[in-house]
Amino acid sequence: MAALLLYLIGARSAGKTAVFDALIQTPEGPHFATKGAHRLGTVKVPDARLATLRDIFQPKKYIPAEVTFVDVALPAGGEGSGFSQLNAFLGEADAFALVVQAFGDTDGAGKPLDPVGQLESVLLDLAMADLEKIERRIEKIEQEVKRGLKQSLPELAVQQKCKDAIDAGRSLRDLELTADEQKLVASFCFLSHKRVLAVANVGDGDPAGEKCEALRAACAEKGIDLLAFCAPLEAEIATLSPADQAGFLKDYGLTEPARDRLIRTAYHTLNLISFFTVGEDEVRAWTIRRGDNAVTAAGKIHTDLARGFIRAETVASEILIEKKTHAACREAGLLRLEGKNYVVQDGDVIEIRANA
Ligand SMILES: Nc1nc2c(ncn2[C@@H]2O[C@H](COP(=O)(O)OP(=O)(O)OP(=O)(O)O)[C@@H](O)[C@H]2O)c(=O)[nH]1
Ligand SMILES: [Mg+2]
Repeated sequence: MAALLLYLIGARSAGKTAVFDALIQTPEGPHFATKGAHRLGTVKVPDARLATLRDIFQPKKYIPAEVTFVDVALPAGGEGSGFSQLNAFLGEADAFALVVQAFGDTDGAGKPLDPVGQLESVLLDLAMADLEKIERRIEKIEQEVKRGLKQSLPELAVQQKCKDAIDAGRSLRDLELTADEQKLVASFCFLSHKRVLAVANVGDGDPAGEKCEALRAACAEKGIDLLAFCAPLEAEIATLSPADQAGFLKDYGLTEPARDRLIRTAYHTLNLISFFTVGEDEVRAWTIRRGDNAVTAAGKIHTDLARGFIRAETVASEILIEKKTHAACREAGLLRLEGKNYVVQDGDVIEIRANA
């Protein structure tokens, strides 16, 4: 299954690359690939429940979920972020992590530091990149209509609705579109429609980000999840052995590495949960949306399992971890047989019964 794609965007010199380094650094060194000037790093989603299930089942294969971070290289020169030039590339993102500079006194352009202003200007750049696309498209459809071609009229209405929202200073993220409306504009991969979380890159004098009050308030008002960490400090901590990391984090009043916090925040922002499959062959995590039912979950594993779905044998991982085997869970009456409409819960261990 493709990893969750989280693109790091932000103003110039906000610390995107420093944050990326903190996320992909390991005691064995950094792991990343490149795509043009951009850098891509894939990490495993930490999950203590899955690790315990591995210890119990001792499978041949252990497959945690994955997240790919992308360190976006902004086009050189020009005003603003240059997102229009990166439209196709950014369009592939599942979500954006918007890095905001919260260290030092001046920003990358030499102006007094203004984290809230920086956040807002990057969000505006996303919307402006969309607006360019929308206006071009509206013009094209209007020309078609003049020539008597009316097949794009339903799409025109949706494009206009999006344009009106942006013109009114609203985010496409907050625009209610029906499933049909969404389908009509899906191929445009609007950047300001994607979920966003914010990362305050704070100085090492404030590693927990206690001085980010204004940014915190602005994010809360916009419904954007925010986390704060000091990227260079976290990159240094990530080079240490796990045992040393714990002590170091504690010294700075932190409980978890930045990578783990960011991944958890991304799951929250995107409304994602994990369910697990276990056995001798593999212990594996699968990512679905909160609210997805058992058939959708089955379809993640294989389309055949969704098509021939009969039932999902389900037990919460906490219970399986306590009882150790499915047989013990069954004996205690804790292994449930769930039907198609069962809403899968975070941490469920599921075995799909399906017709071949
Ligand atoms: N003091 C301090 N400096 C930082 C921090 N994070 C980044 N920097 C410095 O700020 C500068 C810009 O950081 P980058 O990570 O390159 O920023 P960027 O957003 O990737 O920049 P571009 O890709 O050029 O747009 C570098 O000189 C970093 O060393 C931080 O938390 N504290
Ligand atoms: Mg960079």
